[in-house]
Amino acid sequence: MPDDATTAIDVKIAAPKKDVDRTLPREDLKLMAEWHMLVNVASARWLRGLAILFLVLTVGRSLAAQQVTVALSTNSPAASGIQGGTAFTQELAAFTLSASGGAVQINGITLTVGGTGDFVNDLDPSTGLSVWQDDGDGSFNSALDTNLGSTGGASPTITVNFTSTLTVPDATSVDVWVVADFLASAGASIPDTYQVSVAGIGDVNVQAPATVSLGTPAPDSAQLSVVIFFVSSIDPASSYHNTFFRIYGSGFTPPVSLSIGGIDLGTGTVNGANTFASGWVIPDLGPNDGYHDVVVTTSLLGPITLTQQFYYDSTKPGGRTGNNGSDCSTHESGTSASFLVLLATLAALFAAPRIARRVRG
Ligand SMILES: [Ca+2]
Repeated sequence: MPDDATTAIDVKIAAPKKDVDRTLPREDLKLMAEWHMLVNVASARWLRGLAILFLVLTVGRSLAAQQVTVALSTNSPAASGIQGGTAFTQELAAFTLSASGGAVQINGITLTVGGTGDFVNDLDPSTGLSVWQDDGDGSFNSALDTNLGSTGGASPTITVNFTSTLTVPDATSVDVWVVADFLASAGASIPDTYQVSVAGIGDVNVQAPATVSLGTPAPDSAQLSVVIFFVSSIDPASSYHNTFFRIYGSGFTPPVSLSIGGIDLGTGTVNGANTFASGWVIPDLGPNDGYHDVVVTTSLLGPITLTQQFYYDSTKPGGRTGNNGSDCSTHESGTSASFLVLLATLAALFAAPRIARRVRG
């Protein structure tokens, strides 16, 4: 059958159901056209009936086959940590929508939220959660990708209605990004976690007659951890080597390691609230007194150079000059170190005359 003739009949069939038929596979349209022509030309009643039956079956099969499959995209972010304390925008997930049996139109998506974070109060009230169509480069960029819709935070589900219909052409896939606008209040010393998923087939608002299925990997994002990190004080701020050292603040996700003046002091101990870390000893920082950088490395954020610097002071008790001044440190560990040095010195002084007598005797 010539293409022109087929096209003409396609249009005729499509007329009553314009929206649906335009999306059907070309092969199905052609088949329908042929059955339709047979209906028109068949002289025998039984042949006409048979043609009508096959026409109906073909239409039914095509309509039933339209489907969109939702899966986690290979571009979806891995689990990660981010420093809160100021408002920020972060992509939470990328989902791949794949159409089969014809193009599929999608009007919106409902996301089920997860994690310990507060999706109601930690997100911007108007643009808390947005869905964007990726431009095909596999990374989120608000200047290149297309915003499909936004809404404020909510829980336990957030529905984003698209401002214009997203069409996924037959036998193709598109990625959509789920992007969160976090407020400065998001996060905590023990990190808050945020996660989104498409929990069921009813959560994709697809135009009939297409259906939805959940693919593999399941459309569940990894967790984003938001931590409020700061160091309120270092203790002591100034001292000599062999003094115990600790830090106070927030967000010390273990393991926490530390360096002073570029010398690695190893891993310390963190309290349950992640607000206090200790167990380090000031190293010998050389002959020159002065300020040295303190770098704290947490499991979530990596190395951070503190605004507070440590002042190495060799004139303090037990310092390089051996000065036994009257500094009664409030740091028990520093005092202990000095006390041990004093005991050792006294013991040596006490033992020296006796050893000398024995040698002479
Ligand atoms: Ca992109």
